[in-house]
Amino acid sequence: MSKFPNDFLWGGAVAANQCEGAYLEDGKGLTVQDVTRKGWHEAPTEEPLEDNLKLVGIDFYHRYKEDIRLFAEMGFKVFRLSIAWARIFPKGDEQEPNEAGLAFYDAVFDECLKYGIEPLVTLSHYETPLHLTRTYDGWRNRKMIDFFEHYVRTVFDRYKGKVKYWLTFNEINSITHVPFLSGGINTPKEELTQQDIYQAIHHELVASSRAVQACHELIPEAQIGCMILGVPVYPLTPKPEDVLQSLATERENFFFSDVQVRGYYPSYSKRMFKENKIELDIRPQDLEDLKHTVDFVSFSYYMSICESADPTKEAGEGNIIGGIPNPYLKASEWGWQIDPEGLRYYLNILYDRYQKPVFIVENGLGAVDELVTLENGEKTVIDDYRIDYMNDHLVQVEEAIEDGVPVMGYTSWGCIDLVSFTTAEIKKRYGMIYVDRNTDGTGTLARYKKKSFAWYKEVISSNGDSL
Ligand code: BGP
Repeated sequence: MSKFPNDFLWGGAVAANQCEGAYLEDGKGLTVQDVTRKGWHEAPTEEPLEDNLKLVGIDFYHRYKEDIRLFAEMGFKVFRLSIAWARIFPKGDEQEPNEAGLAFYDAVFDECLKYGIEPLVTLSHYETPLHLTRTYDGWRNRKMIDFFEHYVRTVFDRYKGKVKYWLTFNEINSITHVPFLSGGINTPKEELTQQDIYQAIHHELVASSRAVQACHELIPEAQIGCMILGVPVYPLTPKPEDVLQSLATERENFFFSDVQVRGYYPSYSKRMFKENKIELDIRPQDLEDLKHTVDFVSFSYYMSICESADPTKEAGEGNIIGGIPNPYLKASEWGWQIDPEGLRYYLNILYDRYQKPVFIVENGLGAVDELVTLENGEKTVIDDYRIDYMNDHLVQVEEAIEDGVPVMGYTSWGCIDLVSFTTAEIKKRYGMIYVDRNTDGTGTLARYKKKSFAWYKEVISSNGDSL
């Protein structure tokens, strides 16, 4: 018997910059993604270059009807997507919104609702308008708080009858690793001090709390959550020094959710700031704003990491936020260590810490897929590896529910193939729907159902019984 609650929100997730394409259509302004061609390791280009795959993405902008129909066929209850801020405010600092941009998301949300799919909307998913980056240095500038508030109030007001679930910043804790993409910060990473980064973080945290406040005011029936890059941190050995090192790394991530869920800076931040010579400019009103806390906690989950106090231990190459590889775990082709039990552990930790509902808004396996033609002429991908990965993780979600954790839902990352965030290629695929587009830019953009499509459909229709 399935342990998933009847109202469990099964679905999938995407982000505007990775799927929409149409990068200049209907008045959209440029974003930081339009000038990052080869993933987060390469410096941004001055102008968008033709071989930047995100400029076309998977053409969701023109094909959303077909894609949402396929999601409905799988039985999705929820679809997570982001609004590209630069479609609504092309430069980011205008007063008047771009009506064509607003109309596009109206049409997308209507299409979802037609099938009974609830939109779950990320307000900012690594898509800062480029003008704000170049002119204000992104979130380093306090003015960003007001620009963001104006943008979110505009979309809350417009979509209040359509969208009940919102997220503020995608993986807000990633700013320390990718300040350009995550914080819209133009200054090169090497030139930034901890002071600069944490001041930018403070601005984002205040902006997030203002969004929560605005959401509660304008759409009282809606729920709004924070979103962190979720990573369980294990000590590499039981040595007390390793345990303390893990605690320190864990806090670097929980710092963000601690503020967004509790409404104030955690006690450990005092020492962290002092030792890193960080003196934040915090205004009295900021402390009042921070008190507007989120309704639920959401996170992405791809891996766990180990920590050690021994500096000679090498950090893993592929893992998104470094960390030392765990000798007991296998990794994906990109070195992300696969740890289904870690998901159960993490769900428990989050609920113990916050006593708020939790939502897994990203999880999945990035893999190289091969499109094959079956005897009946149908094209598909036999992705048993993906089915195994998702099955193993969902079994652990069920365990966590049994442990007493209120899990709101699960949206598998990149439910339809899209441009990868870290590599900016279309080789690392996550979808249950294959998109015929390749890293060299070729392909018809046609959609094909992978084997996992039918598998996930069964999981959803049986409410997890088939796992
Ligand atoms: C998360 C991001 C997503 C997404 C995912 C997978 O960090 O929120 O945008 O892309 O990672 O990453 P990648 O595409 O690099 O495999």
